Formats: sequence, C-alpha cells, structure tokens
Amino acid sequence: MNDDKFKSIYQGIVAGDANTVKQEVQVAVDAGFSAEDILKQGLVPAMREVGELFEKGEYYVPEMLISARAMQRGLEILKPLLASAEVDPSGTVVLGTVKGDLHDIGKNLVGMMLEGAGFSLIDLGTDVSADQFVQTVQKNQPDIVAMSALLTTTMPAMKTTVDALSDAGLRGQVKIMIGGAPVTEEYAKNIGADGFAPDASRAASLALKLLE
Ligand code: B1M
Repeated sequence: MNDDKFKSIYQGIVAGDANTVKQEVQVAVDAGFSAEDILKQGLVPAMREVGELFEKGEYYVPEMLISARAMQRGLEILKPLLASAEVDPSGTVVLGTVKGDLHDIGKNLVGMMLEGAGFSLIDLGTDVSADQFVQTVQKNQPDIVAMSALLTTTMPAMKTTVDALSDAGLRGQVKIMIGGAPVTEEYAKNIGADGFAPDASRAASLALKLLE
C-alpha cells in the first residue's frame, strides 16, 4: 500500500499521467522528502500495481508503456539525488538488460545507485547480447558485469553471457552480478554468477562487497 503523502504520484503513474508525476515528484522533493522514500513509497509500488492490472487483464501493453514513461519522468527528477556520488570511483561496472528483454526501469535504477556508490558506469541499454557484453569487457576491462532480466523467458540469456565470458577467457577478470524481478539467489548460484541483489540499493552494496 502506498503512503498517502505520495498518493498523487502513485495515481499519476497508474494513470500514466507523466505531467502529474513530474510535477508531484518535484513537489515532494521541494517538501524535503528523500529521493529514496519517494521512490520506494510512491513510484515503485505504483509500478507494482500496473503489473497487477496487466496480470488481471485490465491493462494491456500500451497502458504499461504509458505508465513506464510516466515513471521515467519522475526518475529524471530523482536521478541527480540518487546518484550524488561524493566518493572516488569504486570501480567500473558494465550494466545491461539481457538479450530479448526491453525492460529498463529497474536497470536504470540500479545504474543510478551504482553511480551513487561511486562506480563508473558503462550502460549498454536493453536487449544486450552475450557478444556485446564480451566485447565491452575486452575493450574496457571493467571490474563488474551487471545483468538485469525481467522476463522468465530472458533469464537464460544471463547464463549464455556467463558462459560466453568464460569461453572468451574473461571470467577470471570480472565479477558478475544479476538481478530483476524473476531472478533469485539460487539462480545466480546455478549459472555461476558471483552475486544476486533483489533491489537497486542492495545492488550497490553488493557491487561494493564483490570488490572487497
Ligand atoms: Co513487461 N512484463 N512485458 N513491460 N512489465 C512484466 C515484467 C510482467 C511481470 C508483467 C506481469 O505479467 N505482471 C511480465 C513478465 C512475466 C514473466 O516473465 N514472469 C511482463 C511481460 C509478460 C511483458 C511482455 C512479454 C508483454 C507482451 O508483449 N505481451 C513484453 C516483453 C517485452 C520485452 O522485453 N521483450 C513487456 C513489455 C513491457 C513494456 C515495454 C510495455 C514495459 C517496459 C518499459 C520499460 O522498461 N522501459 C513493461 C513494464 C513497465 C512492466 C511492469 C509493469 C513494470 C516493470 C518495472 O519497471 N518495474 C512489469 C510488472 C512488474 O514488475 N510488477 C512487467 C519497476 C522497477 C523499479 O522494478 O524492474 O523489478 P524492476 O527492478 C527492480 C528489481 O527487480 C531490481 O532492482 C530494481 C529496483 O529496485 N533489479 C535488479 C532489476 N535489475 C536488477 C539488476 C541487478 C540487481 C537488481 O543487478 C545487476
């Protein structure tokens, strides 16, 4: 259940009203609410409801897309607050949503929190193939490869990428972390990743831990 103080943000996302979301997020920031509270109590639960409406057959893909756009407008305001790193670079992370998967809101949040934790970020976007991950690791020598997947059907692309990094002789050079709604700790272990995080803030803590 969302908190009353973020009701208009919540309703704006569910209704796909980007202007209201943008305006109300700014109002909440100006009123002194933390970016994390606005995100966790307003935006994220609203997207959860959008998913539930889709499951019930009350929303279709266009409604999900419009709500996602409204959420992106709110995130644009929160981004500088979430990613206000005041520390030296902790390392470099290559981030992407795996092949076949176009969901990027959670991945973008993970990127913001990583930047906030002081990481340099190479964001490859969505629908990223194993080859693209391999080539980016060869070229940029990051410390961590971070993969997101939101569909049960695209999760296997995480294993394909882990295997491709091994085949290219790069597995020993990078840590691999994964996440996304259907992903679990157990799955991470099964495919040979180094870690799993259930949300964006824990993704940042995990990344720091992996480099200890
Ligand atoms: Co899609 N979709 N979608 N969708 N969509 C889901 C994921 C779904 C659960 C909806 C549902 O049925 N309830 C369902 C997946 C079912 C499944 O596989 N189990 C689904 C489906 C079926 C589909 C399509 C197949 C629909 C269709 O075409 N018939 C299609 C697939 C397209 C494709 O990718 N090839 C599709 C399309 C879309 C849109 C394009 C319309 C849109 C995405 C727009 C965009 O991202 N720019 C969309 C949306 C918006 C959703 C829901 C409603 C919301 C996703 C979201 O942004 N959540 C989603 C339902 C839901 O999740 N409740 C749904 C908010 C975000 C903050 O959370 O992404 O989970 P999340 O990220 C979290 C954590 O997971 C974690 O941290 C984030 C922040 O805390 N995390 C990581 C994420 N990545 C991480 C990586 C890490 C660590 C943590 O380390 C590297």
